[in-house]
Amino acid sequence: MNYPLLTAEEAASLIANGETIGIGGFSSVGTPKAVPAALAQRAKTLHEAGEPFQVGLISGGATGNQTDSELALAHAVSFRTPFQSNKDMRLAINNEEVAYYDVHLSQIGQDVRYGFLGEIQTAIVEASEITDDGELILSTSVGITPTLVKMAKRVIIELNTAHSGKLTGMHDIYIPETPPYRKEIPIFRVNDRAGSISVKIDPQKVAGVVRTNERDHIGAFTPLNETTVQIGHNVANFLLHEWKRGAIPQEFLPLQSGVGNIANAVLGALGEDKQLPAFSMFTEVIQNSVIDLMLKDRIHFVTGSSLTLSEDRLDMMYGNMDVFRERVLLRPQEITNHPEMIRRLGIIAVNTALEADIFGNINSTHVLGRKIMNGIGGSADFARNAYLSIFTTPSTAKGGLISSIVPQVSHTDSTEHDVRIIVTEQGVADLRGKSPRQRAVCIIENCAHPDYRQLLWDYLKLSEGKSCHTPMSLRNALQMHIAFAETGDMRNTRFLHSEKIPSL
Ligand code: 0RQ
Repeated sequence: MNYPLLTAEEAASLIANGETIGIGGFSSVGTPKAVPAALAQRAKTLHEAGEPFQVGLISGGATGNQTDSELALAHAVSFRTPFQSNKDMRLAINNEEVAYYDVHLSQIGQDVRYGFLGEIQTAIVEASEITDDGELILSTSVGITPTLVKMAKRVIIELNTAHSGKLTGMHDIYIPETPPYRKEIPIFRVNDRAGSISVKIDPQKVAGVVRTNERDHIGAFTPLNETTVQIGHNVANFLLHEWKRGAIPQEFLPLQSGVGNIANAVLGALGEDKQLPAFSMFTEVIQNSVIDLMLKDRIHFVTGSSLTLSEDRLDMMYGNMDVFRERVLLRPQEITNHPEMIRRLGIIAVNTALEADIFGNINSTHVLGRKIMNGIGGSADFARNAYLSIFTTPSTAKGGLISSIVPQVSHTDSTEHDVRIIVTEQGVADLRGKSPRQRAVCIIENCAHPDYRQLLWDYLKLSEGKSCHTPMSLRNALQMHIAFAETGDMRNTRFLHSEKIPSL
């Protein structure tokens, strides 16, 4: 190999205070491990010596613990974008120690290429293979790694031998041209290939290669419970009904499924329901349940930006490459989440909300409007452009102290204009073709928990007889949140007299 071999510490020492760093990988996998950990250590040592050291971090999505946890704990991050799902980084953001730019995942790659986020001095990326003439075979994800490699001034490569040879041929690397020269993306079926199996890199930019041999570590899923199983059944029954009445074509449509425990449970239920035909997936994150369903022939083909799999599922995949090699494609998130693709292919998108309001607006990111959970991720890329956009949520959170159905969301990620269906364990609200008041009735009747239905009816009554298109009360819209903040239980909500509506 013609590239300098470095230790992680030597590679980390190349990075200067104040740099913007691009971190390869996506959804906690295929991301560099040794160099970010060494960088965190370097930051701690410098801080102990009284020297400043902080960097800005741009990634595709969530990274591993070595980046989002260790660097946050070392107080080494000044800026973070576009997504995280790590408790230490979350805390640093919510303490306003880290400035967080939460942005649609389909856009971050092109934002970097357009220069919107300034210059990237160093990219640290993981690859499973590298050739002397500058071809990188990535590992378990793609994310925005091809863009980072193209745009960064210098690139540090972690060559992870834990995957060597296994993933070659499974990537489809394509970067759209910059407007006004952009052409259509040549993907017309889920399994069409648009690009190459490797990422090209200018060998001159490779500052060094750090050898690693380490699998990804992803958090454990919460086991299924009655609520998540019921949400899954409700989604499956709804799709079955739509398919039988011809609102979904006979051959079915590709599915996107969001991240988290609920998304994993929903996908499991969809796959297990034998009345539904087997389907393909055009999604962002390939989670455990996809592997199980492919082995059962319930999913024909999947394309996503990461294999976010537990060790046993990755072993299962590597042990059955005859099943998986021709049926899995990893692409840049710019392609998996591209509005053009989602609209053209007719994706059925299923994402998770923290809370939904009675008009259909969705909050996926902020607890009580203030504290970030993860980020918008790809949820709105899909919701806005989907054939059918579904949001799921348990009807209550925190043991029933919080209603996930509220008069008004405390933060908006996907708007009522993009949300077609809301599903809780209570039932399904089909919002298509309905006015705001009709949507409110439908959501309260079908999705709200019985403990909160009367409160929500009471809220709706506040605007009875007052001329309005959307029956909201300025004075009471966030009363349920206020009741939780002040008493610890939304059931203690007392609505105030609604304000007068002036004729304007
Ligand atoms: O908190 O862990 O402290 O108990 O939120 O909730 O029910 O475990 O749900 O793991 O499916 O995550 C929206 C965060 C759901 C995720 C979100 C509390 C609840 C718990 C997690 P605890 P659950 P999940 C494309 C799709 C945005 C990105 C996205 C997400 C914790 O799905 O990040 O969709 N989505 N990407 O107790 C206060 C409420 C609450 C609440 C739940 N109303 N108020 N707390 N919680 N509801 C793919 C990608 O972008 C990668």
